[in-house]
Amino acid sequence: MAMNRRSFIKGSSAFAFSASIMGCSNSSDDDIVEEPPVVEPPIEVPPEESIPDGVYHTTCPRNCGDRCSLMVTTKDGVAVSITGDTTHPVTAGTPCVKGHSYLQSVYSPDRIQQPMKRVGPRGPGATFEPISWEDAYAQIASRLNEIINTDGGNAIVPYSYSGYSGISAGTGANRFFNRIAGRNLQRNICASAGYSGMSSILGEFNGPSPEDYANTKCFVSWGTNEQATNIHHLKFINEARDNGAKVLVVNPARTPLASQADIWLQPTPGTDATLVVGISKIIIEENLHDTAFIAANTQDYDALVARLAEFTHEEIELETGVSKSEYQEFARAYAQADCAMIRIGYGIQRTLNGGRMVKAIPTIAALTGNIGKVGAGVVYLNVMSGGLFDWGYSGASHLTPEGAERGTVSINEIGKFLLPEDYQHENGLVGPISYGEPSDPIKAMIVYSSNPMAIAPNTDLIEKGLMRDDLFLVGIDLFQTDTMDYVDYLLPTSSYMEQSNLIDSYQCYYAKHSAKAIMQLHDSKPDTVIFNELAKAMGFDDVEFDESIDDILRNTWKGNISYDELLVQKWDSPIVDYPYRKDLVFPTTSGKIEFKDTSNKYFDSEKFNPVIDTGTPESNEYDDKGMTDAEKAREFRLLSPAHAKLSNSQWANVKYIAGTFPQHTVYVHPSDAGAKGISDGDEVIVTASRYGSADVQIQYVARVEEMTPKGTVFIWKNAWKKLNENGSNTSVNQLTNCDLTDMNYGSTFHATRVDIALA
Ligand SMILES: Nc1nc2c(c(=O)[nH]1)N[C@H]1C(S)=C(S)[C@@H](COP(=O)(O)OP(=O)(O)OC[C@H]3O[C@@H](n4cnc5c(=O)[nH]c(N)nc54)[C@H](O)[C@@H]3O)O[C@H]1N2
Ligand SMILES: Nc1nc2c(c(=O)[nH]1)N[C@H]1C(S)=C(S)[C@@H](COP(=O)(O)OP(=O)(O)OC[C@H]3O[C@@H](n4cnc5c(=O)[nH]c(N)nc54)[C@H](O)[C@@H]3O)O[C@H]1N2
Ligand code: SF4
Ligand SMILES: [Mo]
Repeated sequence: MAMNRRSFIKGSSAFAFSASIMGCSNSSDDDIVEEPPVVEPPIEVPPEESIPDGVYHTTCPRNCGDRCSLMVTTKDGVAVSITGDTTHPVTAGTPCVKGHSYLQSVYSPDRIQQPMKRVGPRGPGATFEPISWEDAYAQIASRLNEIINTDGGNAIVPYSYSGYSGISAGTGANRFFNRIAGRNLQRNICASAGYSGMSSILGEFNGPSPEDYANTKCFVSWGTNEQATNIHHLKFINEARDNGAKVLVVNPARTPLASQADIWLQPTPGTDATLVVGISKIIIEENLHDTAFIAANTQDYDALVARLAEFTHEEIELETGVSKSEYQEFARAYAQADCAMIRIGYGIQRTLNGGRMVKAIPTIAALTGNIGKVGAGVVYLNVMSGGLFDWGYSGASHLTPEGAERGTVSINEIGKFLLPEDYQHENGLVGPISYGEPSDPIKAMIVYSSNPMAIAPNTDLIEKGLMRDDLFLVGIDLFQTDTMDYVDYLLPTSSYMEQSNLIDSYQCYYAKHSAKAIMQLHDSKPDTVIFNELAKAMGFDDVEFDESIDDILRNTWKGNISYDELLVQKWDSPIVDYPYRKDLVFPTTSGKIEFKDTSNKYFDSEKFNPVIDTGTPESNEYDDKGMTDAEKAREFRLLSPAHAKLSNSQWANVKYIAGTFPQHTVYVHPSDAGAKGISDGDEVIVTASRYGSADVQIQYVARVEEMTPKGTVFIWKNAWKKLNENGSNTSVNQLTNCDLTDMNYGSTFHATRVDIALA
């Protein structure tokens, strides 16, 4: 491709900045000139459509509750720098490493540059040839219409999650699937068991904002890893610490915060509910509880006391691997603080008893009155900022034809739904499944904003489904990910900087505007535009498919300020009483904190103990969704949580990020390594069990380190298979299973059991 001078300058300036932000300060101008241009082919920006150079307020749309305000500076129509907005209280001038390296992602030479049609076999190494948008739409529309005519819209399923968030991300797709009456996708891969667990005791899962952490005298990080997943929270935690707060961590893995904590409890994964029993017993035994608060604001305290009496400290120590003296010290620090704040993460609940563990934790806040006051509370996730958007308007569910029957599939079980004959029960149901509905065959799937071959549980099963000859697959992404190798049509989407958006945060109390800072690169289009145009190619003439992204945003906004004011102010906040729940009226049936839940809203109280259920992943046989005997027989638990340099599978392919951390490494405790004859750097085989089929084995490099307790191994989540340095085309989710949590059909990545041996 010939390069004109203008594109060369654009490319080199973008690269020059990227090099400097990553600390490559020894790069001379000569080095930069030798680099291939970052933007290729050159972008021809028609002057009338160009965006004036300037500094634009954008909002990071990745799956991250920090939801940074990022200032993008453009020159000659090219984004040349990105910095955190100094005026935003949470961002405070600094994005994370991913935010810093956005330009490498946006201007990556690996971006899909035009629509493509697959010409060879599906799977790794698939080849594609360019096709025009017009032809791609016509061919996709014709095939989808054929399927709708023979099998109905219910045979077509969206597969999407959190690649891109906000109103401009999902509106086009939601309207499209409503219009064709497609199968519903229950998107419960991330945090759903915790919603139910929290709601079971508190009636809700919302809580104080991260900014309130700064006011606490005792911060508890329970089953989360702020250094990786909420780096901006550390600022508020450190502020509290500077003012004398203690920091307590409960995590089987040694997170950076655990290493710096005043007290770090390291339970065996899946035993946190038992640990809560231990801490609660100490609080009551040592008279550290707040009797007035309990009497006024809780229900069924007697049932709690009776339940706690069923356990001895010896049993608790044995089950959790935490000594009584350790959790005693924790109980005292927590209960004696003037105010204490618990942040519960999402990692903890991705296991078969995840909902029950989360349900147990707020017990200690209720016992000590650490709720409803400054610097106190229990927070899991905050959805209040989403209340500033009119989701009904954006989704336009009225587009669904009357009487259309739409089933539901769980995102966690998509492999089973793609292969119904392999998972057919005698009664005609596919299973084990989430919703107990008969499964009409899935004939087509459109994958966007997700990379299931890297991020979903049991990817080998999904791959088997994707290889089905009769399955029509369309993919929309910026990059040719592991998943995109399977699609029939591959459509290039635009990056977040190339479109405007409205985004809420699931932790902070801010809903933000994100400006379009640069023109669309290559021949890409934002998802909403793609779905609107595809709808028209299908023959739908509804006005909703004519609405531009900017109009959609304007019409969806229902904040406290006007949309025009928002464009100036950049963000708005929901009105939330402070301190959170200061009225001490809880959205439970009784209006109080309910130690015992028999509402049967969140779980089956016949199966689980309605006070605190201490079942572990191993002991859970709820609805046949528990571990198989083969799994239980495996020696090690496997955790696979988030790494600071990736956002799920994103950034795995970004220059300066790829290859700079141990993506394909398994961490093994020194005593386990000793017993297995494994030394640091050895090649090892990790083996997991599959339902009804052969075991799965993956080769990793061992790192012998005290990252986890003995008996638990650890692999960072969501590297790409095709980027595995050892060329084996493997990744961690080949080992995980697609069983569901005890509550609300969640994913159970951390219930995985494995064996490990020298290769
Ligand atoms: N850098 C980065 N940031 C991210 C993401 C990313 O991939 N990378 N992903 C985003 C997404 S989608 C989400 S949902 C959030 C996740 O945010 P977090 O919940 O903070 O993250 P995870 O890393 O999934 O898990 C957190 C912790 O749970 C611990 N854990 C696992 N099992 C147990 C247990 O039984 N008990 C206890 N006490 N702890 C346990 C793990 O050791 C891990 O340290 O982060 C978001 N932010
Ligand atoms: N082993 C293990 N696996 C896990 C987890 C775990 O703890 N352990 N955590 C799970 C959790 S919590 C989550 S939330 C999921 C996340 O799973 P996903 O939401 O699938 O994660 P991402 O990697 O962010 O994927 C998104 C894809 O969207 C693409 N994308 C980005 N922007 C756009 C856009 O504008 N349009 C389109 N069409 N595509 C875009 C990206 O290039 C990327 O390929 O992963 C889960 N996977
Ligand atoms: S991934 Fe999170 S911390 Fe990083 S820039 Fe985006 S919102 Fe900020
Ligand atoms: Mo997530």
